[in-house]
Amino acid sequence: MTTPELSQEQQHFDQLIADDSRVEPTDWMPEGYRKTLTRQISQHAHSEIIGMQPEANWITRAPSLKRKAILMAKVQDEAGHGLYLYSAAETLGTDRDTLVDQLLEGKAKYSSIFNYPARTWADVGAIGWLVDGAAICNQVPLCRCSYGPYGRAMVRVCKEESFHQRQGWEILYELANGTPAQKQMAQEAINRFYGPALQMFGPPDDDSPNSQQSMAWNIKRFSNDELRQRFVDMIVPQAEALGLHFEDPDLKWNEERGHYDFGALDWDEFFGVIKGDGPCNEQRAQRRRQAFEDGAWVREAAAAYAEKYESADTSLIA
Ligand code: FAQ
Repeated sequence: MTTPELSQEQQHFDQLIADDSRVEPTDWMPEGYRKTLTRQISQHAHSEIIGMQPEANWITRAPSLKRKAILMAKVQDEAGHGLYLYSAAETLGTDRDTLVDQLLEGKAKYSSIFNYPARTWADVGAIGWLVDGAAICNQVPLCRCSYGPYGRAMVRVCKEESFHQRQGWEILYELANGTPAQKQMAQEAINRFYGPALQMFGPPDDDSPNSQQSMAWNIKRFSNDELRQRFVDMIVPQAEALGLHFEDPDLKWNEERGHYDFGALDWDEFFGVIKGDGPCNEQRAQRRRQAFEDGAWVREAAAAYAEKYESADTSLIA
């Protein structure tokens, strides 16, 4: 049997990947590559948008004006990340309206973590430290993603996420060094967020149908389990510096591996959450649909303005 000849376009694409170079929107790309990226980037965009909700819920209750201003800026950054990511996804040929519709109709996935509630002010700290921390761990390698617009968007996103992570850590640091009740509140928050934050990296490698191909295409640079391990190794000493701990009896340093061992995560819970059965899935979807409807007048005004501007004699406007 002879191997079918590869088209010139396919050879060019394969060479870009082999050279660890970048694929740009105008380059030919296999349909599977386009589909995988559209899926991952749009899910990522939806996560940023839905991810505004747990913390936005605390803006009116932040304990000081300074905390309120910082939290507002952080939540606004997440909206910005969603917008860069929708733009990056659009360069692959699916327009933003279609992607947003998929989210509003409940057909698109977004990160499991945002289906958990933020119950206390300490949860806002835990989200910043652990959720943004996990996001950074996952996204720093994505800065080297083979698809140019996604990789470049990630550079700015990661810079902003590292500010978010520090503000979360600092909230917890204050609480952990406050009254015994405040310290307990911080401990309870990280008890709630530890498992779900580790699950943000996706299912274990054996149950991750997309990883192998995404790594072959230099979209993902490390597997889900590799990044999860890197995250655990990073947060254990940080928790010690806070004077807090993770309630995982199997969490211990393994001298031989040079990594922390940690206990099994509840994957039934994870798959339940991504199927729609998490504590807040319904609430998150409902809130997003409401916000979209509330924003209709802004979209209409922007469209009317654009139409007026296009038909106007622009030399008079300048
Ligand atoms: N939640 O084969 P894999 C943030 C799905 S942004 C829900 O391993 P893949 C910022 C997966 O889509 C957080 N679904 O998939 C922030 C696939 O489903 P499909 C978001 C998940 O793509 C902070 C199926 O399971 N970050 O936090 C999850 O190779 C604070 C099989 O999985 C990104 O999106 C999950 N956790 O690897 C905002 C980063 N994990 O489509 C506000 C970019 C997996 O086949 C506040 N994405 N699934 O039906 C990625 O790196 C990858 O897409 C993974 C999943 C690693 C998430």
